[in-house]
Amino acid sequence: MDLGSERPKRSFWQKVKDVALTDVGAMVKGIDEETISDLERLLLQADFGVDATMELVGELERAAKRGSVSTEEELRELLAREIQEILTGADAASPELVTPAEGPGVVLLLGVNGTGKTTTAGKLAHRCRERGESVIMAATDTFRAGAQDQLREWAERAGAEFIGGESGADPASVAYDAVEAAVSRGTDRVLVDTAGRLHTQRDLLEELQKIDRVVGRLVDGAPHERFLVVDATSGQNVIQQAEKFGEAVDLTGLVLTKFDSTGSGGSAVAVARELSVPVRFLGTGEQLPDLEPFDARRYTRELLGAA
Ligand SMILES: Nc1nc2c(ncn2[C@@H]2O[C@H](COP(=O)(O)OP(=O)(O)OP(=O)(O)O)[C@@H](O)[C@H]2O)c(=O)[nH]1
Ligand SMILES: [Mg+2]
Repeated sequence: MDLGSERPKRSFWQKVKDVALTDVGAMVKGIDEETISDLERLLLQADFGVDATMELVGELERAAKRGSVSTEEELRELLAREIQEILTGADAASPELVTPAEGPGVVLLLGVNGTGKTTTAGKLAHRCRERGESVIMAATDTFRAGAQDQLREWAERAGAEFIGGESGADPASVAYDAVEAAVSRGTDRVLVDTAGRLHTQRDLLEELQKIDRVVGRLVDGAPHERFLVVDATSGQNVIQQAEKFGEAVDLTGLVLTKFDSTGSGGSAVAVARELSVPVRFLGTGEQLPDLEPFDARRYTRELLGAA
């Protein structure tokens, strides 16, 4: 995984070291107040968010008091362990996409406008096609002009089928049609792209709940994945957005997009901590192959730099 450039991994760890290890032996004596507030500031600037920052700094402080952190390596190991714990939460080994024993696997992509839902749908379709699965892509955004064509183009690029709706049509009915078609044709996967904006945000969330319900009536357990697509460059806003969507539907994972253009890597940690939902994929560009299954160990290694 390349977190975009060399900036995030090198500068982040470099800065942590500068703060925590400048005063030779600072760790041995225990971290002083100033060091703690500097570390806090650093983690917040790197988009870790308040809760994750407090948790990490608290752990460091306790470890320093116990005398279990006195070298650079020990500091790195402790941070890596704590960050990984936040990122993976309870289920460290989720499959790439949950696949039901019977019927199509249905994936719902949701999130505010412009985060990369449609692009991610295209990339996911590509991954599924590469594995030999048949895919239907459903364009439930009947509100924004151009949304239908945009998904149709991704479907063509990925070699997937496309099902859309007339302008102003009921989004849930488009999702219904797509899943119904998949059931009757024996299609392996349905990727449901949704709108990022409707008349109001309340409409949007209610619409998503409706899509969710309608799809569940056709196939047991569907949607099997509900991915919140968040833009990794949008910093602290990410958490607020995520909370609203998380209250509306039962999220199964996060897709963090635009990792290629973020200067800091902490947002993954912030959102995972806030929602207790694992990061499942990283978007690393604008092309079909630019999607990677999330690997917490590798992510942490890159963030903190190789030894
Ligand atoms: N660099 C980069 N750009 C991305 C990535 N994912 C999406 N984008 C870009 O982000 C912009 C918005 O992407 P869309 O897929 O249209 O976003 P959306 O969430 O479907 O937007 P709405 O349908 O308006 O809600 C496009 O210019 C994409 O090319 C990514 O991982 N990296
Ligand atoms: Mg879209």
